[in-house]
Amino acid sequence: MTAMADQDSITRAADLLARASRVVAFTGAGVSAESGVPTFRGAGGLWEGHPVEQVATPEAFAADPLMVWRFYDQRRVNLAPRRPNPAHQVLAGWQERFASFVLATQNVDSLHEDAGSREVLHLHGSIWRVRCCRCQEEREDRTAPFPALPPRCPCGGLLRPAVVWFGEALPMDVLETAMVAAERCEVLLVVGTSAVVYPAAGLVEVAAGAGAAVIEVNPQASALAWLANVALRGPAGEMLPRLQEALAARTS
Ligand code: BV8
Ligand code: ZN
Repeated sequence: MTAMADQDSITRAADLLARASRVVAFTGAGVSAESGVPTFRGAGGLWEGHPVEQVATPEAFAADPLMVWRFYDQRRVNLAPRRPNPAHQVLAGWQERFASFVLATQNVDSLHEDAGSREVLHLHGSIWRVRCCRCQEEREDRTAPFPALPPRCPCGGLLRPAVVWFGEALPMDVLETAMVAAERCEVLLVVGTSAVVYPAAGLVEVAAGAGAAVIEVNPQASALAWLANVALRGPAGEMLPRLQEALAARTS
């Protein structure tokens, strides 16, 4: 992508946002990449030689809770020092700029909240929350690393990460809120996702189907790039600040 071409895309994206009052941002692992968090499919998507799609499942946890907890404990240790990057910061700033701004993420990290985003819709749960398999109590727990794996609840039950595994239903209230916002928005930003995981990726189809303009921010074309009106083909940590700059120039 030449510099001119992507300045033209930035201008077109800014025009769309300048006219919008209802905006949805839908993010994936790519928005955290510049914070040093490996993406799923970028890192070869393997854990101890197993594809992530086979580790992040209830079956894997039932068969080998220790192996699955080694995967999550390692990710929590890696995540603990990570800080939001400019992409998270621009998105956090936009919740004040638009009459309605809804942020739905597939990510289980807390970098959007750390950047100041509020009411983040976590479609796939949070790696910083644990749930007891026996008493179902769920709470925030930032211990990294855990002194012993697998961690146990005070009731003696086995704790699991409060994330949505493959084959598990998403939290219906969160998904419903995100789908209603996608249906109503004028612009949907799709940031840093390969858009292959459903039902989350369905947000893009719902928004486009309801007539929203779709702006994709991703160095690569996602599986739903064909639905994008504008594509900002670069890292979100660079593209979103440039988009914010172009937007601010229109309303100053
Ligand atoms: C469900 C939490 C039904 C865990 C995740 C067979 C059996 C069962 C289900 C299925 C099946 N076949 C298909 C399905 C459906 C399945 C699915 O979609 N599978 C895919 C793989 C085909 N979905 C499910 O299982 C869902 N549940 O269907 O349940 C049901 C219904 C009712 C009742 C019971 C059951 C649950 C899916 C949720 C899985 N959990 N995460 C954890 O994190 O450990 S998904 C996981 O993938 C992460 O959340 C991740 O976010 C998500 C998507 O990945 P991406 O975020 O897009 O990351 P990726 O690496 O792929 O891409 C990164 C992108 O960033 C790239 O495009 C790259 O170019 C870009 N990028 C890189 N650098 C940058 C950048 N962009 C911008 N800037 C940069 N600097
Ligand atoms: Zn318990």
